[in-house]
Amino acid sequence: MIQKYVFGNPFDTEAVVKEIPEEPIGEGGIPHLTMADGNVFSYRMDDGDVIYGLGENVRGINKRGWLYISRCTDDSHHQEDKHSLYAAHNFFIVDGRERFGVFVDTPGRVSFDLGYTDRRMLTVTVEAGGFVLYILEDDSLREMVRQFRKLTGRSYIPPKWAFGYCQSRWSYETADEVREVVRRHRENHVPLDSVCLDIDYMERFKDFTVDEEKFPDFPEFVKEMGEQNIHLVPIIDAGVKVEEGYPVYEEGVKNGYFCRREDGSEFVCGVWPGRVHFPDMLNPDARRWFGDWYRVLLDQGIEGFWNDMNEPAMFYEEGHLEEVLDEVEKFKGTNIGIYEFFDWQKLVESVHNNPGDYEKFYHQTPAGRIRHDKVHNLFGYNMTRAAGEAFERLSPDRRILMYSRSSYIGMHRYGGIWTGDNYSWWSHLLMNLQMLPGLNMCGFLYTGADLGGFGSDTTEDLLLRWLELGIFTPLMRNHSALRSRRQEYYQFGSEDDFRNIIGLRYGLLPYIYSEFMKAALTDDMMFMPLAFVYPEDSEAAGVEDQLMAGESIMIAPVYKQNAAGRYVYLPEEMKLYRMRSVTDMDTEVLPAGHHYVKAALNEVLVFLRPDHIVPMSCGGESVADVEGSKLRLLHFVKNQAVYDLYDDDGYSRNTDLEKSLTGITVDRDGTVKVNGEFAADRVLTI
Ligand code: MIG
Repeated sequence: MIQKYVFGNPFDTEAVVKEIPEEPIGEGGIPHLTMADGNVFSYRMDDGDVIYGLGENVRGINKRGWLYISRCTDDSHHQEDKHSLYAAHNFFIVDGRERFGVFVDTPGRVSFDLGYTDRRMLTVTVEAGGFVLYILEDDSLREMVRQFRKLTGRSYIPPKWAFGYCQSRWSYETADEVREVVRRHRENHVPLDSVCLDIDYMERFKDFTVDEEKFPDFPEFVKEMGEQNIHLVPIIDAGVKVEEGYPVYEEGVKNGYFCRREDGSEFVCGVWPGRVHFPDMLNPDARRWFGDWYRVLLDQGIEGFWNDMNEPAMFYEEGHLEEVLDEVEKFKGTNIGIYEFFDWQKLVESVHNNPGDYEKFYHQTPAGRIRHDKVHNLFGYNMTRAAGEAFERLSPDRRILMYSRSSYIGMHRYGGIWTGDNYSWWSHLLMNLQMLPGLNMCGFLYTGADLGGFGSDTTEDLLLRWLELGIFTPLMRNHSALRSRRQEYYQFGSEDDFRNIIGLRYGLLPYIYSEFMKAALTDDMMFMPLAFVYPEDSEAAGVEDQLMAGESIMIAPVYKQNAAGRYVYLPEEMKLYRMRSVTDMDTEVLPAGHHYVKAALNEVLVFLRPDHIVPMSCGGESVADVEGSKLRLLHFVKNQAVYDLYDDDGYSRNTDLEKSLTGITVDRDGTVKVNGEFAADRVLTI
């Protein structure tokens, strides 16, 4: 059950796609919550209450105990003391004495004090403007999420090749450098499906241009890569370079499609190319216009993109920069002691992403002109929507890959997200796992972190361990920052281990794709906290480093350096597959309870549930290579193991769940049936 309450005169975020009637805020107030002031509401928690959700944020699966602030922020230091990352995902569930969900639909800043100020109190404060509050109730956590997802619309579905491995780095400067990356994978038979092009491919960081010197004859290059089953995925930035003669700039100015200051002039700030304007993503005409520009690259054979810097990020705004430069001057010739030094430091740091600068520009929305800060959390969402809607027009038959850095709930209908600039830290491997269920709850199914870590220097063992989690995430991308240590697999010694681990992704592809598609088409989650599947198990709710990955398995990656294995909690008896490659694995049935399980650096732990199946392929070097017709079945039969395998052509937008399912069963005597027919010739059971 979902109840809707409206406060004030909210801006329509278009997060919700389903009309539901508004409830009056009667004498009794809002169910579960105590109101104060009309924009602050709270809940007194029980000791055992657990809070799930809030999507992209730091800390645990259980979000209790910290203060989260929805304000899309470009901050690359994702330490655990941060309150905001790039997204605003205002949906959470309280599970314990009572069980209910809350979605705060509003485009501005919201704070979620989840037992931070007072361990027992949950307090949500909508800091500005009207908002719509949705309260969900259901006995089942999973069903509650499903209802929320029906409310907010079906999740984005990428082409199947986007489930392959992607090698990326900020600083692949030339076509030859990209060729080299591809060659090193193909030559050594390490699977690969795509290479991202970061800002280096553009001509002076101008969106929708290609640097002709560094990437000559781009359409030919795209084709050459395509012939090797490699997709190039260029980045698009939010800011449009201010430059006479650059058509995106000129058209935008001519049509009034950029965000403006109060006096009507285009708002200027500094990002990659220096001065830029922000397209007015909240103006439907501007959105359509910006979306149409993706055609320039689609026409050259590109089938996927990533949208960056769309919080939107600002290096500086000239007015504020001037002020800071003037203030800095004053320090000249003075004796700078500790407190003066702090002041100076704060001043200089205030230059980028300065909150005040977000109050200096306006959007022309269907609801009238509105100052940016009031609708801040919708910018990245609408940039990606611009692209997603354009792809439906420009590529009506084929899915196009799209993932964004910034997002708001609703954007999940147009694209996926990657989780931004993490670091090559072991703690960020764990954070990657802990973020997944919250993201799935909010509709973000196509998602993944920069494997190996974006900032700072990775190590071979960290990369291997991280890939061992990454083989399960729909977006499986190794990405790193300019000037950090290079982290393509061939920078390290264990070539065989990398080939085998990445190869496992291709082996698991039938299962990963099937689970993703079923989750997308039935508004379900792919990664769940254990308590979503074992609600009666009181220990499951306390498990912070394991996840259910689809309907058949539990995953428990090793995330500590030099650990020879890890402790794992099994809510029921399970069959452990210790995988070294698609063809090399051993198994062991473990009873429910706590276990210490060994996992060498080149081993992946997969825990199969009783009467479940994981359909695997024999692998391949690209998604196109993977043969769907020859299956290898991991199975753990107590009575009868069953699985509905989803598959399709991998690119059509029209998907039909029922028609795309193949029913597989394995009986106790080992008999395998596919859609009711004996199928020993098609499948191999393991
Ligand atoms: O501030 O385009 O998150 O993935 O490599 C850096 C360069 C801007 C941030 C993205 C990152 C990308 C980088 N970008």
